[in-house]
Amino acid sequence: MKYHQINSGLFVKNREKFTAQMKPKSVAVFNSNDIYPVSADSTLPFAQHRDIFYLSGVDQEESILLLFPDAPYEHLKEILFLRETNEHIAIWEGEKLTKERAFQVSGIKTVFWLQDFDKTLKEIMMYAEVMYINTNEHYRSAVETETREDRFIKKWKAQYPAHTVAKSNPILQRIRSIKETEEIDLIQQACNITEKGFRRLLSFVKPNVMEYEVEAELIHEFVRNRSKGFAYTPIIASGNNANVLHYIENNQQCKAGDLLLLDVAAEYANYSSDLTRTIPVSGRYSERQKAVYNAVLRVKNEATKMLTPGTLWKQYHVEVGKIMTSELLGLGLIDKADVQNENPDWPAYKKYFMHGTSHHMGLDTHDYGLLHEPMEANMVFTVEPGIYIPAEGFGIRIEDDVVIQKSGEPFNLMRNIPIEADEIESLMNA
Ligand SMILES: [Mn+2]
Repeated sequence: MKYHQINSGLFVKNREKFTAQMKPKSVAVFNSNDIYPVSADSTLPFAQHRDIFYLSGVDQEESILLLFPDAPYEHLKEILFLRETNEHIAIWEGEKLTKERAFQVSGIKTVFWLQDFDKTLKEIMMYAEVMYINTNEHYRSAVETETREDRFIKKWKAQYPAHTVAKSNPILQRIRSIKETEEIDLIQQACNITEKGFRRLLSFVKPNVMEYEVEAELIHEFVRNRSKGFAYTPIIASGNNANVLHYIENNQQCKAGDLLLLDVAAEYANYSSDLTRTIPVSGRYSERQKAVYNAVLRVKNEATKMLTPGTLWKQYHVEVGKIMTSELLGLGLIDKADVQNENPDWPAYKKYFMHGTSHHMGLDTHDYGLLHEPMEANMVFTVEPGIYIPAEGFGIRIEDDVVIQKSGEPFNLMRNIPIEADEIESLMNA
């Protein structure tokens, strides 16, 4: 791991929050992700499943976490199962968690090797009545792959058909959406690394630079600051590429006079950040570009103020839509007739702003959170309005990450990242 070790107290607290919501005599199991094959003996880099990481801090493949709070014996209440390591394995495969290290990382006292899993589970299932399975119920998930977790669930349910099944996901959605102070610090660190990358670009971007050269600058800055790299596939979109919302080719030349939309951010210790800035390739916005830019920025600032405890995500989007409508009227992009005749299911503003304004952010970039429940303090949201005008050859999005406070405006984790058009221009021309 490139990141500094996280205090195990965070994971102890996270497990307490999870087990507090489990039914009596129940057991929950969480699996690592697989290492995905490419072909021959090539593999993709390992990315840990966020749930087992959240509950244990274990950032290693083939790990299993088992929670059984009502166990008749203390040593069975929480157990980690890890790939066996020893000095010989360490020489071939590099450092893996020893039992002692696993305790330091997770705070879990009982650590077994993986080969003890089946017989330990068998003993536990004899005492338990309910099995919590961890299915992926994220509202944006679309998974074709059978994960290690999926395979385990199939096998577990087949082996123990007399047990009642319960869902881990709603518990995790709720507890993961409200961040501990330590987590907000980690997200802040990811944002700070993102800031370094963005500032580096302000002196790098010039007419004729390639989008992938911009990507290379960022990855260099991220990795040298202990990040594994991008928190999500970066969007580096000059000119009309910005109007392709998920443009990830990043292979075009940035032309003089064009805008460059950058939806790029670093991860740190598996925590995401999520930034968007739109900068002028030549170092100055045109008058029209600046007018649209400032309209997007006003929508962002007004939307941010609405992220307070009690706000409902759906209603919030309706309100943001009203603010955007008035800005688009001001820019002459839509007229009063468009608004009067609009389809309530697809209001007129959606022609220029067709995506959502905010999503939960945390261990996953589009993090867990039950969107039908009111917002609460210490939830982290993005705020990311945009205006996309293919006919004028540019698209603008501005995005920050903020923490909802008990009262007042949210705390902006990206408060130090240049956002005002004038500041961006002066830094690009320094
Ligand atoms: Mn986002």
